[in-house]
Amino acid sequence: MADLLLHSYWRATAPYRVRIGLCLKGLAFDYAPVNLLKNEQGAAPYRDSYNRQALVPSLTADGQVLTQSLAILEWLDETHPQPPLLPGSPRDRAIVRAMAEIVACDIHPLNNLRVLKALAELGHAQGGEDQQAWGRRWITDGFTALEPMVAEHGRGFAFGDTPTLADCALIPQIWSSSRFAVDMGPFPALAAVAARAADHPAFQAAHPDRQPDKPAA
Ligand SMILES: N[C@@H](CCC(=O)N[C@@H](CS)C(=O)NCC(=O)O)C(=O)O
Repeated sequence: MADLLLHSYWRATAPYRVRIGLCLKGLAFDYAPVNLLKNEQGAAPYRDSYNRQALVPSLTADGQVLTQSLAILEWLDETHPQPPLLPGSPRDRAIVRAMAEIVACDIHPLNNLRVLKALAELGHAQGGEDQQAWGRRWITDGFTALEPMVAEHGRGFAFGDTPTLADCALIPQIWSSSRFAVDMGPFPALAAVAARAADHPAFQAAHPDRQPDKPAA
């Protein structure tokens, strides 16, 4: 089995996706915290050695550094096929990837820390009502598209009755939505998936509250 090292931050959703994948595969990994609040992602040695974009996560597997959470998850699935994170048919894989990409490409980048910092530079205070409304807007847009997809294809999880790449992306995004006071009322299918995942040991182990760098209350 590969020697795995995950660079992560406890409440960052992109590494949370990878933690879910690792836990679903039953893979042990070492955890290297990168404190985003101290900008450790933007400083040496992390940026130079692990992620030239100055973002978490990175996964080092037998000395090879991988970045981009969805690419890492697909690599995991190819190198450790059981249990699969993608369904069997090309059509179904395209649907699952589309669900994951709604989160990873069209929701999360707009709410990422560096974007919120850039908004603050333009006068919209970090954590203020403008930023809250901004986050809510894009999360709500994405969830509005995801809700009918999950209602159609989900049977407990986002696609079918076992966790897929879509759940690896969706569950962290639902978790972080509370920071933007997103109303989950219009999204019963998404909320049902979150409730189902909350009972699953892999999702429990990957949860931010269980990470070693979560500050003591
Ligand atoms: N597309 C990237 C996104 C990575 C990303 O944006 N990570 C966030 C945490 S969730 C980060 O490191 N933010 C630090 C910053 O914005 O300075 C991936 O999926 O890995």
